[in-house]
Amino acid sequence: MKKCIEIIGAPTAFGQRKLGVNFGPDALRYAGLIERIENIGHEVIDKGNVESPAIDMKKYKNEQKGLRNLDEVIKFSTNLYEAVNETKRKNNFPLILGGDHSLSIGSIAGISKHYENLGVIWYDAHGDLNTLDSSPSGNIHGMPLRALLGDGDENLTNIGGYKNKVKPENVVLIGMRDLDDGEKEYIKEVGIRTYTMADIDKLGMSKVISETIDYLKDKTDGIHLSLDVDALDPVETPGTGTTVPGGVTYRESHLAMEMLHESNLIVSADLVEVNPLIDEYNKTAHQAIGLMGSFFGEKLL
Ligand code: Z70
Ligand code: MN
Ligand code: MN
Ligand code: MN
Repeated sequence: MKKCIEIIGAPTAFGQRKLGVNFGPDALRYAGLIERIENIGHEVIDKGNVESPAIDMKKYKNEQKGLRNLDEVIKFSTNLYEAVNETKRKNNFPLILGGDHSLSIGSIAGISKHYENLGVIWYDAHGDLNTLDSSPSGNIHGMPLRALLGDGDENLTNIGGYKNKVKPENVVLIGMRDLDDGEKEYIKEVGIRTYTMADIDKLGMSKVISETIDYLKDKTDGIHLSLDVDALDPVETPGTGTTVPGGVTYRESHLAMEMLHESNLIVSADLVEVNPLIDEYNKTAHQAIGLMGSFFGEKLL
């Protein structure tokens, strides 16, 4: 089925400390993302990049107490929320290009408004379920999913003018291998469906995705994919700020994307943490584009 996909560039680096992830959207465009999706037969509208507060390098590089770059993250999230909300109002498919993962606070705020029970698949090495208290870093890219679930700084939990964008029973974590202690406790406390790397090894990606779809399909009215490229093994996607060895392979990820496409349940996606400044010739953007091919229904034969 032909879709109208709106590309929304989210050039933020405020959720962590490595400059360059703000160039992720353009790295993906330069590597040919739009042509790749158009060639499948979809219509693509590139909305360009969302406006971002300026980066004050002195402040950015220095140690900061509390939530790093909070004001900038709030402003950016609000701008992104508005852009994504507009795309959903037109009934188009938002594909948000990051940018660090803090952007999901704004993107999912713009999406969940349009659903009673949005499902979220968080494909990542990390849970991004910290609050300031449990965070080892103060980096907001380690907190977006928790903010969407309703916990954390009120400015972040209330982007878009409402709270609790996602319910814990509508979330599935895939690729987990670097969870902080507080995140592990939280996952058990509220019972979030989680597939660690050990689970993926044991079950195989095919079973992981078919279980995920079965788990979400009846209780949700749309599913958002939040794809952090650090879910993949650093051999495949080296250009990202917090690599963790032992990740998902490129081929397993293709399978996951193909199965999600076939499910016909996905209504929006984030593609985040592509950092071309710490990459090998933009490899990570190219790998991510390959995955987007499968995600939007490219056929091998
Ligand atoms: C760690 C923290 C993180 C993404 C790294 C890392 C979080 N748990 N998130 N890369 N996308 O600082 O909270
Ligand atoms: Mn992440
Ligand atoms: Mn909702
Ligand atoms: Mn991550």
